[in-house]
Amino acid sequence: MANFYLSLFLFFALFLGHGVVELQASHHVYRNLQTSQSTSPNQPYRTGYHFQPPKNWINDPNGVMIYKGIYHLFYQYNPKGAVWGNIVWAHSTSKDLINWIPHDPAIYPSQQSDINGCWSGSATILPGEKPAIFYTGIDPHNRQVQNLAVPKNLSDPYLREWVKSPKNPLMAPDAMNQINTSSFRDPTTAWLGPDKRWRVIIGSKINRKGLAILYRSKDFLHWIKAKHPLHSVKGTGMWECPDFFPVSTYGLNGLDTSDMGPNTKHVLKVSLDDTKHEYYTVGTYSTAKDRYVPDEGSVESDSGLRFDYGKYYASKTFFDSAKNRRVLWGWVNESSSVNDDVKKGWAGIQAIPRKLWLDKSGKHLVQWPVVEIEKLRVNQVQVPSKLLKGGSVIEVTGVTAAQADVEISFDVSDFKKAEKLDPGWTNPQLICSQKGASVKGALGPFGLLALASKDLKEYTAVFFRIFKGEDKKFVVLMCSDQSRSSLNSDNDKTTYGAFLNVDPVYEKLSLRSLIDHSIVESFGVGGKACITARVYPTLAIDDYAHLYAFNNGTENVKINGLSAWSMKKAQLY
Ligand code: DQQ
Repeated sequence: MANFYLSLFLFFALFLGHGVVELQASHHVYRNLQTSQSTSPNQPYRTGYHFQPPKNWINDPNGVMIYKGIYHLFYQYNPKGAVWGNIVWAHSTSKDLINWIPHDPAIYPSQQSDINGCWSGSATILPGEKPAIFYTGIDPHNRQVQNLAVPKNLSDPYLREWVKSPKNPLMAPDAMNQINTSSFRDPTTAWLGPDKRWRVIIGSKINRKGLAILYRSKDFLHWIKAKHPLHSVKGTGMWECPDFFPVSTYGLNGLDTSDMGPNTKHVLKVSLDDTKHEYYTVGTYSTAKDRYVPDEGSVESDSGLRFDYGKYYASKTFFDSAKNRRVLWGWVNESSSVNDDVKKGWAGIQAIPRKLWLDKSGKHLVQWPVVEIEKLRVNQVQVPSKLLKGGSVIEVTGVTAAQADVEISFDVSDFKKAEKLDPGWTNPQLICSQKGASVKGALGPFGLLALASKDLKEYTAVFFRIFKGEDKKFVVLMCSDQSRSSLNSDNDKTTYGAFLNVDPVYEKLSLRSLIDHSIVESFGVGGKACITARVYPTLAIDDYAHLYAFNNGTENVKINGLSAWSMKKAQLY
């Protein structure tokens, strides 16, 4: 491997500067908005502790990793405006995943193989603690190709400079390999098979069939396309940003991406270009066949399991070897109009990184904000056990409600009045939109009103409803209702929803929300389902924001405990 690095360093990549030609991509292209416009001095929607740079557009997290105790976040960035375009890899580092130091862009167009753009990709830590990055370059013919970059100086813990392989592209569509030149992108972290060969997958499609194209290599430089993809699913369209990693069948620890040991399952996540939603399956990776097989009963479409049932896309995990955990990053786009984004001068944030592991049931993942975020908590407010009568609202005072972390847990003891769930109601998002927070039920809606104005003209409601299912089991629905989140009618206020794998007879219904000016990131029942919403209150801004617990069902529920913290500002740049 040392030879491989040496040979790369011996060549000088030809850096041609940042001249980027614009391209048609999976993102909207606004040709006339590729210059920084004058921005509004009034910035009520900037976040206090969710990652964002000072200005301009950001999208996918890229190349996330830990190296010599320092976390690296690269991300897709437009240096020239608040809309997608001119994409480079911006770079920030952190010691705690919460406070960040910005660096110059790490990867930007400079070679024939990326002259029209440096799109998403991933980092792999090669033996001997040597990071390598694979990313998608857009070549002069607008073909999508895969390129390699390695750190210029391994003794710089910030890895500020990257050298591109002179052999780039290392994977490219050609007349022989039947790869669609405009649907071949977003290489994953590579993993080492038992045969000592590296593997990597790349998102693609053939007609409407989404696929994860598999490549293998002995030396990380020469890559050969496997005859079959790792996995494919008809009718799903382009698979962007695939992620493929092992999870342990017990406990909360994460595994290195090359770990194939006993007691492991695998997860394949894909981001669907068509719907801008992600879904994942849990399954088995056969190293002998080099194929991934989802567990029986897995739903392989837009209605499958999601990391997040709200606004969350192009996510990527990495193995944090310092804390033995797998950490998930995801991009949270705006829900505002392009006009408003241009006025703000920025668009896009990253969700709080989440630890992720396999649920005891083995059927789905569980996620929880990384513990480091709790360092920002101050001035805890606690509400002891309290009856929340049907039709009541109580205010949680003493926290900065626009920048807060809140945990609440509900106890329901009497289920007799639970409404029946119509067997046709299989789409949780649809049920949540038809039965928003203002629609009275029996057991629920109960939950939180975040970023609420004093007069409740504005609020984002995150709540539960309990139904009686067909087999007499109870069905718990979690919703995030944005319909009253803002008096500005230009925003997308879609309501989101998820079913929770929980039996409310035996488990408390807990909810945690990370509230940060224009984002409400919520975790249901210890992270069995997550929903992220972007909202733009016009009244509930800064000190004018309030936090309430509410119950709009006819039946009483008990608040089993509530803790809320004001959140300090993180250093984001
Ligand atoms: N964003 C990147 C692509 C990727 C898409 C371009 C997903 O590589 O497929 O900015 O958001």
